[in-house]
Amino acid sequence: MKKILFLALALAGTILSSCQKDSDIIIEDPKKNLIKIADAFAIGSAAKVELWSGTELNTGYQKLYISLSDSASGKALNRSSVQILPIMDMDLNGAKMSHSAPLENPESMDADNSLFSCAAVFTMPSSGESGKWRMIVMVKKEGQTKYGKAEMAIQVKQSQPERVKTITAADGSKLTIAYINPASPKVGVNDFEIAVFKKQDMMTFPAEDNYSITMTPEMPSMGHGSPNNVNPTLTKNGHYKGKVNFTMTGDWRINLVLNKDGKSTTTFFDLLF
Ligand SMILES: [Cu+2]
Repeated sequence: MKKILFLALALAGTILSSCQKDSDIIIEDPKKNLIKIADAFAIGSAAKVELWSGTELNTGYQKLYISLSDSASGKALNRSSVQILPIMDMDLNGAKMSHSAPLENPESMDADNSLFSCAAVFTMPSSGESGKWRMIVMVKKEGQTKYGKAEMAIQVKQSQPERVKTITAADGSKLTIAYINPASPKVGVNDFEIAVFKKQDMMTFPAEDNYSITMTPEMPSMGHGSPNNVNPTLTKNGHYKGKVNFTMTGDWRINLVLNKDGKSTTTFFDLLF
């Protein structure tokens, strides 16, 4: 009898420990490949806010991730309404002004693997006292009626080559055009993606869905282009996707013509690989 009990316990022990091992393997830290940019408490909603990203912050389209925890218990908050607002405070020889930038809020109240994903298009780099970025994150936990506000200072570096263009369109509107893909260009056909936003005022940059875009890659140093490109077309929220074909490594310029209401606006992005 004792022997059977012992065997049963040993068996149960084996099952328990093997289960634990399995869960160790399955659960992967969702922040494993991310960098913590900043954190702050959301005043008024008793939440700690952490801002994460795949890279240090650079000018251009920057994917961001927010993780929330209860500031009392430390427990992760996986269901909350989250909104971001990047703000740059500028001081140009005593003349002070602030502006925001194009942004994409989390699409759902539910965190994906404990992270709320969002994005900002940083239109200029941080520069000492004359240009300082901060990120405001508004949090409303499930059951709360008001948003709490977290604010954190962030540093934004100049992307090299430039990954964002602010241009005046043919109809007079100010556009922000962000290069998204290919992030790591290779010889051959690459997925191509840009996002287009319109400046409504200093704080509001809605997605621009009404352009038809022509894309022509060229190698300026050699005077040739490439075949088999596919013009980017609207997917959603101002994002346009197509295909770009690089026939060799080197310096490429991607020429873009944005067409709307019979008027054309041109811009380009350079890359070297
Ligand atoms: Cu600025």
